[in-house]
Amino acid sequence: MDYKKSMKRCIELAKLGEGSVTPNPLVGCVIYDKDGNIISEGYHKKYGENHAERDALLKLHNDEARGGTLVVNLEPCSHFGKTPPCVDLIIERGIKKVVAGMEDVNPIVAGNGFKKLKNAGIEVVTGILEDECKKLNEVFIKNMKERKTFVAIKTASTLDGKIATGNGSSKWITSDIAREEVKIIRNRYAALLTTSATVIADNPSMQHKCNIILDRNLKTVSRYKIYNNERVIIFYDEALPQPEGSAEFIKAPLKEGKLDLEFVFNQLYEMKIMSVLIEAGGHLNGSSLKFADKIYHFIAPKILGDNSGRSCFDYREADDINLCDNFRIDSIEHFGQDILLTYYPISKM
Ligand code: AOF
Ligand code: ZN
Repeated sequence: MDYKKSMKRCIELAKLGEGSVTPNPLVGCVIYDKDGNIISEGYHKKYGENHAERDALLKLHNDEARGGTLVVNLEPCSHFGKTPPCVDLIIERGIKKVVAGMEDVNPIVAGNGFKKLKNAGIEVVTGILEDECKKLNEVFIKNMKERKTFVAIKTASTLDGKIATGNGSSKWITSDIAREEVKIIRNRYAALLTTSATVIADNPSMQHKCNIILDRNLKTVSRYKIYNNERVIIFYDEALPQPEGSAEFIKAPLKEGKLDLEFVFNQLYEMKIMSVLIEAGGHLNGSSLKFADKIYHFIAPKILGDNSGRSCFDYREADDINLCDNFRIDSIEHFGQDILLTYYPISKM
């Protein structure tokens, strides 16, 4: 049996739950019978619904999986939560071997699932494609380990790192096909975050189930397209009076004359918004960098050359090359003529 191949399939299945399972992890599961034939697949589809293992096992008759192998990207759970423990069902159905990608970082599971399986005489193999499994659930891991919201930034620039000309004109640096990918990326996050400056300059629709606007002086108004979305949250200067309107308004303190980002991100975690994708201009990108866990950077094969043009990370006057912030490039993908670089701050690795 090719464990890596089945784990890849688990990851693929798990991704079908993107956008629907937060704050839970993405989990997929493949079941083999005692002769090594795949007899079932499943995944965690929606928060509060069956876990991947249960989804896959319940598609089978009582005895069908007896003597078989269950492959799953995360340690099976051992607790009573929204559903009963997966390990109990695995034991009950007579599975002989469990192959997992990683131990669960949820402290109420953390090793207990494996322990219970082993105590029941089930062979446990773990750590298969562990890095891929951890990447799949990087949001869940940060939430559980640090009790913080995962922060990602998406930007699109020219080859010379510009997102707009000096006078602010910026529409569509990248091609249609790159913009299709942006929709897929957005779906991975519980909310999108932008600024009043971007809303006013570009009037983007930024379709999403949760849109957050940093609007210190309450300059945006409901006629902007972004307000047509399901849920709109506005952070504004705590010194201003509470405004009226259908959006959720949240007061925030200022830091150096701007809304305090640390407060904002902490507040999002309190609100159970477990991940956020920032799509804004160079200033917010720059000041968010120290909170960022991941960056999606599209680059179009264009040079603007405008030395008053706006940089995609605009946050300081650095006159010493040693001041660079360092990143690790995780992947390079092509979208038509454009590329997408995905990178992580090195300090976070
Ligand atoms: C999932 N899906 O497929 C697996 C999970 O809130 P509950 O009761 O659904 O429990 C969520 C916890 O269960 C989660 O934090 C993780 O530790 C464990 N495993 N969760 O949502 C799954 N296998
Ligand atoms: Zn479970």
